[in-house]
Amino acid sequence: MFDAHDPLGIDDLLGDEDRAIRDAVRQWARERVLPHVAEWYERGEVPARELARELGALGALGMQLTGYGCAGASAVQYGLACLEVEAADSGIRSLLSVQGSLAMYAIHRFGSQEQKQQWLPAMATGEVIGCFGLTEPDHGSDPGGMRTYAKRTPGGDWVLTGRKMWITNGSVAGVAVVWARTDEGVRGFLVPAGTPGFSAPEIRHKWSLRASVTSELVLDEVRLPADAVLPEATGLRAPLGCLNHARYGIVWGAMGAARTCFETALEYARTREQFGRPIGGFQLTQGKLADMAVELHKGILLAHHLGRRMDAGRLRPEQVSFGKLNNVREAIEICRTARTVLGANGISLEYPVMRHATNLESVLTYEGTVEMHQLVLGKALTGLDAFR
Ligand code: TGC
Ligand code: FAD
Repeated sequence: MFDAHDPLGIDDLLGDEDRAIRDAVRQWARERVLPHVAEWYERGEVPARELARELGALGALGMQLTGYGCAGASAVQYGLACLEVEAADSGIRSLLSVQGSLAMYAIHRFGSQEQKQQWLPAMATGEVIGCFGLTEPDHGSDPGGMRTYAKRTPGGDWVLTGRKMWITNGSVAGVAVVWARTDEGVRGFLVPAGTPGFSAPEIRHKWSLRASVTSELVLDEVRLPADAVLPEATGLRAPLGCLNHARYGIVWGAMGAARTCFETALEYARTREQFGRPIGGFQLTQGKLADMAVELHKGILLAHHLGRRMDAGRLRPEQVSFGKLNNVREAIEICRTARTVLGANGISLEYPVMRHATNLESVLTYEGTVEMHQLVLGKALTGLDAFR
C-alpha cells in the first residue's frame, strides 16, 4: 500500500526504541504544544520554564549526552525528537536544541567535573535552562571578531565586559554559556543568572520565532571566580564545535515544520473545492504536492543518513553544513508552497503554514546563514577559502 505520509517507507529504517521515542515526543507535542502554540505565537510569549520541565520529564533535554541524568540516546533518536517538536513549532525546538546541543553540550564536552555535577542534572530535568551566547551586535557570521572580553585579575578571577545579541532562552536561563576573547584566545564562561553586572533583556517585536524567548546578554564588568571558565575549551573551535550538534538537530527539525505544512496542504487540497471539484484534482496543485513530497522525504532520508554517520562517529562539519543548507532551504520552500495551496487561509494563524514559514526565516539565518554553509561547502569543494 502506498502511504502518502511515508511514500519511501522511511519508517522501516527505525528500530522499536526509535519509534517509541518518536511517538512519545510526537504525542507530547500534539497534546501540549499544538493546542496552544498559535496563541503563544500571537502574544509573543511562551511558557518556556514549564515546557522545559515537561521536556525534561520526557527525557528529551540533552538526550544525546551520557551520564549526569541524560538519556544517552542515539543521534538518530535525538533527530527524531527534534523533528517531532519542530512539527509543532520551530521556537519550541529552539528551546530544546539550545538547551541540549549548545548549553548542555558545551558543559558536557568542555566543563570540569564540578561544573558538570553542578549544572547538568538540573538542566536535564529542565529545572535550570541554559543559553549560549556567541553572536554579538556587530559579529554574527564572523564570531571570530567578537569584542566581549574577559580579563583575568591578579587574584585569578575573571571580569567580563561586552554584549551578546539574539540569544535564545537568554531571559529565562539560569546559566549562560558566554564566549569571550581573552589574552589567551577565545574561552567559554558559565555565568549564573543574578550575577552582578549581568542582565538579559528580552528582544521584542520579532515577526519570526514568536513562541521563543530571544534576548540580549549585557555583561557590565561581571566578576566571576577562576573556576567559571570551561577548562577544556580553548579557541574558536570550541564554540564552533558545539554548533555542529545544534545544526545537526536543525537538519531534522526543519523537516518537521515542512511535514506539517505538507500535510496541511494535502488535506486542504483534498477537501477545498473550486470550479466544482477539489483543488487537489488540478494538475498544477498535484505538481506542487508531488514536488513538496519529494523534497520532504529526500530531506528526511538525508537527516537519517547524517544521523547514522554521527552515531558511527563519522560525521564531518561539512556534511552538517550540507544538511542544514539543503533541509532548511527546502523546508521553507515547502512551507511557502503550502501557503499558496491554502489561498487566503494560508496567511491565517488558524492554519500552521504561515507560522512555520515565518519561523523558518530565523532558522535560515541562525546556526550559520545559507551563505555561510554554501561557503563552508565551497571551501571544502575547491580548497579555496572565500571568507578572507
Ligand atoms: P576558521 O578559521 O575556519 O575556524 C576556526 C577554528 O574553528 C574550527 N572550526 C570548526 N570546528 C568544529 N566544527 C566546525 N563546524 C568548525 N568550523 C571551524 C577550525 O578548524 C579552526 O580550528 P583551529 O584549531 O585551526 O583553530 O574560522 P572562520 O573565522 O574562518 O569562520 C568560519 C565560519 C564562517 C564557518 C564560522 O565562523 C561560522 O560557522 N560562522 C557562523 C556563525 C554561527 O553559526 N553562529 C551561530 C550562533 S549560535 C545560534 O545561532 C543558535 S540559534 C539556535 C536555536 O535557537 O535553535
Ligand atoms: P550577518 O553576519 O551580519 O550577515 C548578514 C548577511 O550577510 C547574511 O545574509 C550573511 O549570510 C551575509 N554574509 C556575511 N558574511 C558574508 C560573506 N563572507 N559572504 C557572503 N555573505 C556574507 N546566536 C547565538 O549566539 N545564540 C543563540 O542562541 C542565537 N539564537 C538566535 C535566535 C534567533 C531568533 C535569531 C534570528 C538569531 C539567533 N542567533 C543566536 C544569532 C544568529 O546565529 C545570527 O543571526 C547569525 O549567525 C547571522 O549573524 P547576523 O545576524 O549578525 O548576520
